[in-house]
Amino acid sequence: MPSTLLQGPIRPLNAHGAMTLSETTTVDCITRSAARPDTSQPCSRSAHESARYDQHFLQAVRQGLAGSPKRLPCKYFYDQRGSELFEQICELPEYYPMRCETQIMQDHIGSMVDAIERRRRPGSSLRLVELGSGSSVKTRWLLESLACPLTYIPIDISADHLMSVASGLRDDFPGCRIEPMAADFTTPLVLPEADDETTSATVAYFPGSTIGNFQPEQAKTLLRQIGELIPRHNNGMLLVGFDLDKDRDVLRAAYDDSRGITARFNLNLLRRINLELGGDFALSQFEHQARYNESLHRIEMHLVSQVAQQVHVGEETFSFAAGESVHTENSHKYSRQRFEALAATAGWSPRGTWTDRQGYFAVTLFEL
Ligand code: AVI
Repeated sequence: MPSTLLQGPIRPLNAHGAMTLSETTTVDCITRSAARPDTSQPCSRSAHESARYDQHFLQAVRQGLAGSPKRLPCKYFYDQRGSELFEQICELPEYYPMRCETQIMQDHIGSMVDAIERRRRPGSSLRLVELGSGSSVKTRWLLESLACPLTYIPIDISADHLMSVASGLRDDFPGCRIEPMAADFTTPLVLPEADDETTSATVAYFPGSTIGNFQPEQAKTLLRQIGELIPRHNNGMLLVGFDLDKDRDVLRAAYDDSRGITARFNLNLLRRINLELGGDFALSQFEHQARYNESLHRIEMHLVSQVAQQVHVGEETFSFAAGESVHTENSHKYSRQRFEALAATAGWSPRGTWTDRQGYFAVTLFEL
């Protein structure tokens, strides 16, 4: 088990799970975390400031706004309000990923489970490990269909939510062992041992297209790290959801919806800086933009300053030119071939792919 790779502080909040990035890499995005005051850090400026502010959040904001182009890490979208807005996004007619992935699970659970069961020794146990499990919503189809003996290991940093979800699952799936792990799954972890450790199989489950919020290089590192989570003598599999590249208008609408929910979600990051880091962003002076970057196959979310202005965060001042953007999120879109090539560099070989009826989203089973 490596001791480095994707490490970092994360404090995810709710139903959607979370993951983190390396503090030593430059990639800026992660999902669903909520910063709380972190008083364990040494004082860099004043005892007062250290006690009040989450130092990781503060440092990320300072660095991101001082750079050119300006950036803010998307992992900070997910405070309570941001998580609620994300849930609303998932219900929007324009935002297809959640609906499409759900449809895939409903339509193809039989063949997905067959593909997994074929790779399992008869009678041996199977561990299903969900990375950033949140409310384990899509996992229920798998738990209903996979054969026993089955152990489900939901991994999420939000311990309280994890425990309450686990207790509901124990009631609903009495034949299944539920072993929640409150942890940041991007840091080195050791899975609980299976009773038949040498013959059992392990499936890592990573739904939701969260992989797309990482730069391809980081996604590769994460995929490699997921492989290292699985003991060498196990049959290792990965079931992962990713968003397929598609018509740019469909993509733009998904990230710039007509009700303006995604705009509020994006702007909530500035609101959060105001609330938690003593910022004075005037939200009305920034506009949400979703840009499709064709050469990098990604939707970029930006907050564009409408005027030349100065903004304060704590004791620091940041200048914005009129039209200057803060880049807040990347959401990478893949073809099957590009995603399989990426996974191959991390040692994973594709064994089956399922898509929704429109061909917008894919779930692929990989094997080590
Ligand atoms: C969490 N993640 C997969 C979402 C996405 O589609 O990239 C986050 C999101 N950003 C704007 N809308 C949704």
